[in-house]
Amino acid sequence: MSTNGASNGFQKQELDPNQGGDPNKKTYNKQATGEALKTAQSRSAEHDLKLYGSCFCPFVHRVWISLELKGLDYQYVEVDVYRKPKLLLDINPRGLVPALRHGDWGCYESTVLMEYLEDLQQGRALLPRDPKLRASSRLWSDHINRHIIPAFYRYLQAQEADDQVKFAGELKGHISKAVDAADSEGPFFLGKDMTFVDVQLAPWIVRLEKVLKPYRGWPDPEPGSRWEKWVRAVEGSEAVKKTTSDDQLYLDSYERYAENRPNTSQVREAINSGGGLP
Ligand SMILES: N[C@@H](CCC(=O)N[C@@H](CS)C(=O)NCC(=O)O)C(=O)O
Repeated sequence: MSTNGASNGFQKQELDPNQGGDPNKKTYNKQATGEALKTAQSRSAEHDLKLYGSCFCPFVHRVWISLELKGLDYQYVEVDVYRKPKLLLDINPRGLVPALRHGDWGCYESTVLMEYLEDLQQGRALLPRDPKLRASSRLWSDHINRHIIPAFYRYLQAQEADDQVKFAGELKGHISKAVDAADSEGPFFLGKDMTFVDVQLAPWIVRLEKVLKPYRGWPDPEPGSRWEKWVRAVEGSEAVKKTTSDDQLYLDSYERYAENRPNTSQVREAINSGGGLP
């Protein structure tokens, strides 16, 4: 009998490498669900500007939210990022999503892609006009990439209870610094509108609730706090809602991280080896 999930003799179920040959292990979704699926379907027509993405990926989610917030026309193309289709490798030899194709040009890296969309000067600007506020937005985006996101994965991948306590504390500390730097009234980072820094963090705000809460008991924001105001505003954004799948997709797609399973991803390897993001 095949070890690769051919159990009923009719249908051969191909397992993903992260499942370690065990069909009972959850793996990543290969198609969005819920509101995100509706958006993906409505953005499936051929277009010059293409976002190659994977539905569970928070780095893709950033670029997707940016496109929606800006109100640009684009095509969303779902790719199975761990099987590295040629159309992805042609743009990004590292085989990571998100990747963007615009005409015959392509590029990758979520923050770079958000800057590229900004530089097109079409639709709503997400970076403020004032050079000092622009610099500050980039500084806090760097904080998110360099500190908050690695801490999120360190905590999620930690298997020992004392490591989990330690990494939860680190993550809270890094989030607190961003909250202290935010406009005091909010609800967003720079005030009443959702801008660049909010979009950079939004996918992980969604995943604190949908992944860290069920897998690690991440607490709800303290009622009445500035952090609660920020979280609720991000979660309530139409662009975030339209690009977010149903809860089950995140539960399934992140089980491999929560179990720190081998062959999960380049993110897992980078975090386990003590480095930054890939
Ligand atoms: N620094 C990259 C990180 C992108 C990234 O790690 N994407 C993951 C999916 S969430 C990926 O493509 N993984 C493929 C792999 O591990 O081989 C960015 O900001 O775009």
